Amino acid sequence: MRKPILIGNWKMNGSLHANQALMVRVLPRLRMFRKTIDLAVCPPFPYLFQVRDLLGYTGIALGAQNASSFVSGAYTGEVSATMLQEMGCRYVLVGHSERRALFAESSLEVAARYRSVLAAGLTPVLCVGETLAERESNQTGLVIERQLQAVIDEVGLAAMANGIIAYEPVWAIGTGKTATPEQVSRVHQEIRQFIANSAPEASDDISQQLRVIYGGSVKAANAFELFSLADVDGGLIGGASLHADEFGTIAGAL
Ligand code: G2H
Repeated sequence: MRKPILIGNWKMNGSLHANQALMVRVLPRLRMFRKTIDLAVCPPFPYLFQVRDLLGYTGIALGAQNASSFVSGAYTGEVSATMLQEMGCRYVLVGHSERRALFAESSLEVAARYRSVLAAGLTPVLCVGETLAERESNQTGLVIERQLQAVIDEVGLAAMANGIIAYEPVWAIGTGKTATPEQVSRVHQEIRQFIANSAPEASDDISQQLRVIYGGSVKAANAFELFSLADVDGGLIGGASLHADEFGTIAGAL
């Protein structure tokens, strides 16, 4: 039985004041769910310390939005996974489509970052998904398989068992468009099947253990339908995680 997980991705939003106000409002709404689902928030790097303190002993975990593939050294602007581990992070997003599209992170680069997150003892949340053009040209399966394969090649399938995969169709991110339940179901099943087929001798356990969550314009109004799908183990929530009522209702849908 896979424990559902809900992760808030604040993206490049927030301020010391706004973070405090959000946490004061959202934490009481989340507390009641912490036994039945895993919960995490991923603020921008400069606020990790602040949010770690605000989370305190609530049982809600801290996450980061990216990590370097390097451990330390002359890599201006990068933040290593070991630094994130030291800051109290438990989860790290890897390969978010905004990183892939806007900051030219290739699947190889994403795989290297995934490896460094694992090496620091943190849980990587690998984001995969297709663009609208790729969906319309029937490339969805192929694109996602390539994104997964790059990580399998880098760390091996067994090392992915404790990670999380987030399916985020690029065309549904921050656009208000949500994939239909049929579209989400199909891709989630395909991801699990691809993992199962990747190493038939050992992978059935891995494919059943692996959590596959959905992200892309999830909000209170569509969360119940999306989270009722058999292969959806939770959500990666962007815009709606910045609103206490919305995020609380979404948690209640899991
Ligand atoms: C997808 C998602 C969170 P939003 O990027 O990662 O954002 O919910 O705003 O579409």
